[in-house]
Parts: sequence; structure tokens; C-alpha cells
Amino acid sequence: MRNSSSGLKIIFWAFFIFVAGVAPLYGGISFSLPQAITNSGHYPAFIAAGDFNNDGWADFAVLNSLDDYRASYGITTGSIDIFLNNKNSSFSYKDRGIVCVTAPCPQNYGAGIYPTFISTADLNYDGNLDLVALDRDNTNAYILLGKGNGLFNSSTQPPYVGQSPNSLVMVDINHDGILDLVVANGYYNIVGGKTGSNNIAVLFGNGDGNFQLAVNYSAGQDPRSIASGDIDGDGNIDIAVANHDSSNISILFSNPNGTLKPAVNYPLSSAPLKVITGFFHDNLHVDLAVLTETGVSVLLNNGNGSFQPER
Ligand SMILES: [Ca+2]
Ligand SMILES: [Ca+2]
Ligand SMILES: [Ca+2]
Ligand SMILES: [Ca+2]
Repeated sequence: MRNSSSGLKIIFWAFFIFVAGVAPLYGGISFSLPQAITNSGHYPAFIAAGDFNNDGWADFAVLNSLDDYRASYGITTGSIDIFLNNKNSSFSYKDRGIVCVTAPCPQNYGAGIYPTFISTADLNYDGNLDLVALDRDNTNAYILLGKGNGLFNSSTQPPYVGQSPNSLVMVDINHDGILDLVVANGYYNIVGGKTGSNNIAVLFGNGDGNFQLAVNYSAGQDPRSIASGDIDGDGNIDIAVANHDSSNISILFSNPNGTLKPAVNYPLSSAPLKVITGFFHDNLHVDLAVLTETGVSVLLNNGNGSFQPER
């Protein structure tokens, strides 16, 4: 297995060197210079990509913490701006003061005051991508149900997730074939007060865009980021949480029915901001990469769901 892993690494690096240094010389894989798109708002916080109008081309949604357009009308809220792909390297979006001429025109949608996170999936299984956003100033997630033409309807039953939500993953954690939400709720509100729920919330999906009541679990202090993967290889999706104030990672293994076991914690030398899962040392076991206040730490899986010290 070690030889196989080394071989894969060599193939990966050979491919990387080809793409980075050789391919452009032969007109192969290359990237054009970045193109600026007029600012969609103030303090963009997060971005999610998907085909929102079902034309086969990727679009994206931008989450803005405050939006000058809305503020100019006295509406000091965050926003979700939709950018639809024109298939010619440009995007249509609701520009400030410019009237859209091709219907349906992309819209922007309110998203609280200090939105933190956005992601996309088909939550009601109608074939159209939907959006889920979180706002640290709102206890309920924003659910926008896609119409399939780039426009969205706000959910009439936005689910309560907790105080100061920071991050979420959408996974089928209870194996019923329907996506569920697992949310990291932080410790701090937008003015720095410690009124956040400071926990993990699991909300089972109903399959119609609505969710059951949250079930809460403890992780560390001030959960900032959350990631998922079958960390112990038992077929059940597990949860990794980056806890800022306790400078550690919590692993919450899941049971087949979607309940979570008590957290197992791993210390870090610096406060974590974001955690992702990936295969960083073989193709079999889920590892973790953690963005911290001083750099990036990698926690390698021992093969049984436990992790080596950070490196
Ligand atoms: Ca599209
Ligand atoms: Ca949908
Ligand atoms: Ca489910
Ligand atoms: Ca598992």
C-alpha cells in the first residue's frame, strides 16, 4: 500500500508540473487573466457555485455582510446576490442602478445583517438547486428554494438552528436518502457578547425544504467551522468541528440513526478558523486540514478514526 501511495503522489506531482509549466506552452490547460466583476455589495463573506437556471453552465451566489444598494434605500441588511453565467465569460446580476433587459433578471435577496455562510443543494428534490445561508445575527437559517430559472422563493418555514451560526454541512447523516443540516453555532454575537449557542445542531431534512427540530451536541468553545466525512470508515458520516476559543478540533462520530457520540478532542497550537476533510496521505482514510490564526495544520488519520498530533 505504501508503494501504491508513493506512486500516486508521483503521478500527481508529474501532472501538476505538466499543468503548471508545460501545458500552457502547448496550448493545453491554461487560465486567462482574472476579470473584475463590479462589486456585488460590501464585505462579501462567502460564495457558492451551482447551475441555478439549469442551462448546463455554472453560476454563483455571493453572500454580502452589508449591501450599499440596500443601505441607500435605508435597508441595512446583508444580501445574497445571484450571478448567472452568460456563457461568454461574463455574468448577469442585479447591478446597482442598471435595469436588466433579459428576463428573468437575477435578483438579490436579504440575508440578515452579518451573514457568515452559504451553500447550495437541492433540498426539496425538485431538480432545482436551492440555497442555504446563515447569519450570526439570526437564529434561523435562510432557505431560498430555486425555481430553476435563476430566481428563488424564500422558505416560509426557515428552520431554527441556534444563536450565532457560523458554518454548516449538508449531508444525509441518518441514511434516509434526504439531506440534513449540521450547523456549528458560535459563542459570540455580532457585538462581541457571549450569547451564542456554542454548540452543534443537527436538523433532519423532510425532503420538502423543511427540517425537523434541531438536536444539539457539545463540541469545544466557539465552533467556527464544520466539515464531514466517514472518519472511522464505518459507513456513517462523522463531523469535525474547529473550535476557536478552545484551540482544538472536535470529532463527533455518528450513529446509523444520525445521532452523534460525545466529542473526541485534539489540541492545536493556534486557534482554528476553518477545517476541511480530505485524503492527504492515502486514498483510504479521511484526514483534516485546518486553517488557523498562524497557518495551516494537518491532522493525519491513524486509520481507525483517531488522529496523529498536528503537523
Ligand atoms: Ca447556469
Ligand atoms: Ca430544489
Ligand atoms: Ca437524512
Ligand atoms: Ca463514521
